[in-house]
Amino acid sequence: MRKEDVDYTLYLVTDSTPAILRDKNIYEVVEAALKGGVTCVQFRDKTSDTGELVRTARELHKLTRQYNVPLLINDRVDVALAVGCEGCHVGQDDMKLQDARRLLGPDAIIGVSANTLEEAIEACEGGADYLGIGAVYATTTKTNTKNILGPEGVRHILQGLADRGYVIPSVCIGGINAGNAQSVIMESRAPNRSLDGIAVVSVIMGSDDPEHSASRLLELVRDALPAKTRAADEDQLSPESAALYANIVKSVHDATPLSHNMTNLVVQNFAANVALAVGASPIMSNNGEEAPDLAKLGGALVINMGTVTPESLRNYVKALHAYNNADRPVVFDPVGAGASAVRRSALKTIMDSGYITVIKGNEGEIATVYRETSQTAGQGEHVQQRGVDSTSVLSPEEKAAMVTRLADRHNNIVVMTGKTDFVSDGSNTFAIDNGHEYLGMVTGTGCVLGTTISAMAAASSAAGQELFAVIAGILLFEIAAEVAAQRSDVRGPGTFVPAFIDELARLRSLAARGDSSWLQRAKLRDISQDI
Ligand code: 3NM
Repeated sequence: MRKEDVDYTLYLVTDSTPAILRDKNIYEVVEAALKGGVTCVQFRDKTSDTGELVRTARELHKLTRQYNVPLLINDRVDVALAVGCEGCHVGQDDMKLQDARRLLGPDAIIGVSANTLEEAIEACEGGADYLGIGAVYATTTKTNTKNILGPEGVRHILQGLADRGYVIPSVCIGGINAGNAQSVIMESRAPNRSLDGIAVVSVIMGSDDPEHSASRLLELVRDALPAKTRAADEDQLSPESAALYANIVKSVHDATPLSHNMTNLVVQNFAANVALAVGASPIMSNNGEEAPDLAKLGGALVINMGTVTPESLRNYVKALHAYNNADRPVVFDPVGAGASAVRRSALKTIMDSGYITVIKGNEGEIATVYRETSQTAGQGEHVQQRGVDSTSVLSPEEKAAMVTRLADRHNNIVVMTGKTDFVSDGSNTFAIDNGHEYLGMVTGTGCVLGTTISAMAAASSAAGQELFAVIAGILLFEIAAEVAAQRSDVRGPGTFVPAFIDELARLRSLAARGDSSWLQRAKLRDISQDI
C-alpha cells in the first residue's frame, strides 16, 4: 500500500490488557472492527514477550491485508520488520524517528506521537508520515499521558503546522468516543486545516459489539470531517508532479548555480538574498566586460532593465551575447517597458540582440513586449504604462493567449505575473493562483522572482525542462509567500520580507530532503486546451 493511499479516518489502536479486552479474542475483535470499517490498525502491546508479539502481529497482518488496511506496530520496529507489515508508530520516548526510518526504509509508514507544536514540527522535519496528536482528553487506557490538550490544543498544533507550510495527515487520540468524536473534529479545526481522522482504543477494543461501534464511529467521523470536494482534488498536484517540481528545487540546492544579476538599483540587496535563500550563488555584476568569464560558470543571467541607462544597456547586450555563446539561460525582466520611449527602445535593443530564454513581466510589461516585437510594431499605438506598477486591463483568456503567442513567436518561455500568473512555452500554457497580496505591497518582489527563476533555469537547463523549471520557481516563490504571510510574527509588508526569505530557505531545504508536501498548496492549472 502506498503511503499516499492510507486513509486515517478511523484509526484503531489495539489493547490486549484484561482491563479493556477482557476475555475476548484480539483477532475476533480486530476482524469485527475491520468489518465495521476501521481504516488503519496499530498493534499496541506494551507487555508481551517478543516471540508472542511477532506471532500476534503476523496473525493481525493476515487480517488487515484482507481488508486492504495498513497494520502499524507500536514502538517495536523489530516486530514490524519481522512481520513485514506496513510500518510502525513511535512515541516520544520510543526509538527516534530517524533510526526507525533507517531500519524500515523510505516506503514504510512511520507515525509519530506529538503532544506539543514543537514535537509536531520536529516530526514533520524528520519525515514522519502522519502525526498522532494527544492526549485530547484524559483516559484510563494510557496512564502516562502528558499534557491534556483539549480540542483547542489540537487546533493550536494544526494551525502552527499550517502556518509553517507542513501538510501531514493527523489524527488525534485520547478519550474519544461516539459522544465527543464530532465535536473534537469540529472544535480542533483551524482555518484551512483539519484533522484527517481520530484514533481510539477502548471504545472499540472494549466494546461488546466492535463491528457496530466501529461503523457508528466511522459514520460520525466522516460526517464531521470537511468534505473533500472534487474541485479541491482536481486542483491538487499529482504526487508525480509534486516530486518533479520539488526535484528541480532540490537540484538548485545541490548544484548552487550562479545567478548573475544585472538588476536595478532598488532591488540588488533583496535579489542577492533571495538567490541565497533558494540555494543559488548570487553575483551582482553590472559590468558586461566580465560576463564572458561568468557565463562559463554554468549559471544563468538576469537582465532587469528597471533603472536602464545608455551605459547599462550596452552592458546588457554584451552579457546577453556572452550567455548565448556559452549556451546558458537568460531571464529578461522588461521592468516598466511601456513607461517611456527610452524603455521601449531598450526593450527592442535587448530582444533584437540575442536569444532570451525566459521573458518575465507583469501584464503591462508583457503587453508592451508583445506589441513592440510584433511584425507590425511601430505602426500601432503604444499603450502608455504609468510607472512600473502592475495594472490589469486584459481578461484571463486574453492574458493566456498573449503569453502563448509571445512564447511561440520567440520560441521561449513567457511569464505574465498577476493575481493569476500565466506561463507558456508556446505549446503548453499554465495558470498559477498562488501568492499573497503582500507580494504586491513590497518593492522588487517581481524582480526577485526573476532571480528565483534564473536559479531554477540554471540548475535544470536540460532541453525540455525549462518550462517545468520556471513553474517550479514560481511555485516555490509564491507558496513561500503564502506561508510567510500566515506566520503569527508577520504583521504587514515590512515584517513579511524577512519571513518570506526564511520560508524560501525552509521550503528549499524541505525539497532538498525529498519532501514535496509543501507543494500540496500549489494551485497550478494546465490551460493549454483552452487557448
Ligand atoms: N496514546 P482511548 S492516549 C495509546 O496521548 C494512546 O498519545 C495516547 O485510548 C497519547 O481511546 C492513548 O481508550 C490511549 O482513550 C487512548
